[in-house]
Amino acid sequence: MPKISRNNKKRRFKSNRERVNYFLKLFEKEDRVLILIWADPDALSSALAVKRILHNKVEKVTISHINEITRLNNQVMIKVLKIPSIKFYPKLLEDHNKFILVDSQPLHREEFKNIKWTAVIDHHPYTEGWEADYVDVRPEYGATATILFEYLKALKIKPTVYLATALIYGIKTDTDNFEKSTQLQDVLAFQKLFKCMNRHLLNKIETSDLRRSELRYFKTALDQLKFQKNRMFTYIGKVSNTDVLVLIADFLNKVYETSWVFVGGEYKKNLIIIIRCDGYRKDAGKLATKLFKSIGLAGGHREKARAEIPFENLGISPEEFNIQKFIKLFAKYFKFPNKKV
Ligand SMILES: [Mn+2]
Repeated sequence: MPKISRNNKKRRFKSNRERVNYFLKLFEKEDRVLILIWADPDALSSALAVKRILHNKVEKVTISHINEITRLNNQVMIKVLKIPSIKFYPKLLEDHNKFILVDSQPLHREEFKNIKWTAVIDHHPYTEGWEADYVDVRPEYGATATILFEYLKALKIKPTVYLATALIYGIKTDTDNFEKSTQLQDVLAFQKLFKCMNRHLLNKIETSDLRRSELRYFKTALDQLKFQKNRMFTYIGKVSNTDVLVLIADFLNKVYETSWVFVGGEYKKNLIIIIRCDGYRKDAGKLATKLFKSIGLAGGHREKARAEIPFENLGISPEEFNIQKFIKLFAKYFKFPNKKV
């Protein structure tokens, strides 16, 4: 059962149809609706679905993202699926009279806090201390896209190829291709949408990980690669975005004879560390937290972790930092033999 928040005054809906009808009654013909998102595939696809649902029911619907969209897959998604999202600027709040938040909650971001929300539709754990005329928060769902699929279904709206492909990509991304614990609803939505989507478009989005200009980072990564028993270390230096470090770590993690991968890079005066391991009697998240939480941001799961440490906190300038110094950061955890690394 979807969780009904107190914001709906404990309103219970007997069906998705009833719920969606209630949602639609909040809007009038002359409304100018702004859908705000922190853009990722789930949020972008959900926003596109809301726009479709409100199409012809209100005067206009605008989708706006508050974050900078740097990830290439997401840029390609917006381009090939023609998602009309614009970068947020404060005047948008004056130009619209109703506001919808999808795939997030008002307290998640500073920019969302002071807006009078008409509707909030999300799948993150429910947070207290905010209000909206309509709330649909279902933490048990793998993706907000799944919730929006149910809205479309209840309204008997057949999604276009673009919308279906977007929703599929949203669900795949947020459930890690169904590797995270997944609800039956996510699988059902996927199954239905699969018939309407275009797999070539999806493939184009999913394989667009890397810009040509970023290939040089792979060269540096391989040139700088150092082994310590079954551990791999590489330090790439300054990078134009941190996604490329993740791609390099995932690539090195494919090497059979290693059980740990550590990739470092410099981004905006921070040392970014991406960690991968096989998870067998190992815990990358614990390692990251233990070593770096006191000097920066650190966290993750058994197999994947990440840390971001201001170089200032390391007492060293980015220019002086190198692969040897990078490896030394882990000496405490692994108790390296005393010889030179
Ligand atoms: Mn999501």
